[in-house]
Amino acid sequence: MVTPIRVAITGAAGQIGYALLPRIANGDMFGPDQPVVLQMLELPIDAAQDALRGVAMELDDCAFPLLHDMVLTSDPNVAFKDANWCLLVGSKPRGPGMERGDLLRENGPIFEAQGKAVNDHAASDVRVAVVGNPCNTNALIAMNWAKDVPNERFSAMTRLDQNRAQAQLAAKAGVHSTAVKNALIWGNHSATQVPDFVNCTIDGRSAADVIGDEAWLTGEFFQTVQQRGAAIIKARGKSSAASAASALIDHVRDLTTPTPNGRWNSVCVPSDGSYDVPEGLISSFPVRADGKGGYEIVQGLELTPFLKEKLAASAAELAHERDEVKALLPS
Ligand code: NAX
Repeated sequence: MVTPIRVAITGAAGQIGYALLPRIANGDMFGPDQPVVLQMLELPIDAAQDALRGVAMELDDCAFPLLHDMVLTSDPNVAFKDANWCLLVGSKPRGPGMERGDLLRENGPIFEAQGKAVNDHAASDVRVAVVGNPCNTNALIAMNWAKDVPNERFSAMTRLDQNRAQAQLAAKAGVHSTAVKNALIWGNHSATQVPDFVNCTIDGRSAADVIGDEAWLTGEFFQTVQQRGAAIIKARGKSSAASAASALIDHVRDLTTPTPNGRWNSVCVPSDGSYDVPEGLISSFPVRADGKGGYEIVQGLELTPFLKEKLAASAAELAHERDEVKALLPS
């Protein structure tokens, strides 16, 4: 039998976890021939552990052929033991009156502990994807505490934003979303994120040319993508979950399968200084994967002065977030 992949998921009983786990167990993330072991972490409180047991019962009841085993725990050291992928979905939500800086500092210790647990217990080939917000800086903290794990194994998710941008461009152009290629997000997964419309194509032509409405591209399109999360909350009363889970499936597949020629996907990875994003920050870039565990940041894309300015502002926000958590990083 093929050796199962061990996938650790934090916040497994949350909304995204509930939408994500059946899809991983169904083979959507690692393919139809790859068995998986789900190692699920939840908070050490009765309500969370009860909910986690309920989720595991439902997974049992699906009788997924690829689901080899499950681990239910409140201990990150157990959850990450021998894990090949760690999907860090759980995080402390923003409470009433909480500033972004407070949120960063509240989440810092969680991602410090999880970074250390990844370092000490995960498999030697471990890769980490952070979804829990503020995901870029949470990933930065975990990466810095996992001192024996190469930095390039850490990523954070802007694939949902990319998918949103793709859908908006397709709707505006009156085409199916598959006609839109190379939709791309730069910078931070926050309201400063930068949806690219010049390097993205619709039916093979620049999206900017096809749409031909610069005011819409730099106005409504930008704001719709940046504010889509808030719009979902307003409509549904809860934040995006099915689309976030689906985007995380895409994110992991983007990093584990070879990217077709001429294509890229948005992944938040440690900056090497490309596109003037300060080195070391975890920023969204166009990324190509080789399917063997490696990836590269696509070089040489042209940005308009408008997009350059927006990316500089988003990178400055990332630098500010790093400064806010400086005391939580190893010296
Ligand atoms: P939920 O509140 O439904 O679930 C989060 C779960 O995490 C809860 O069950 C909670 O008990 C658990 N948890 C909290 N702290 C934990 C810890 N230290 N260890 C283990 N488990 C812990 O949130 P959900 O809707 O599932 O969203 C999860 C995270 O994804 C949030 O931070 C959210 O902001 C973020 N998102 C990120 C997105 C992205 O594109 N990067 C988009 C969707 C989503 O908003």
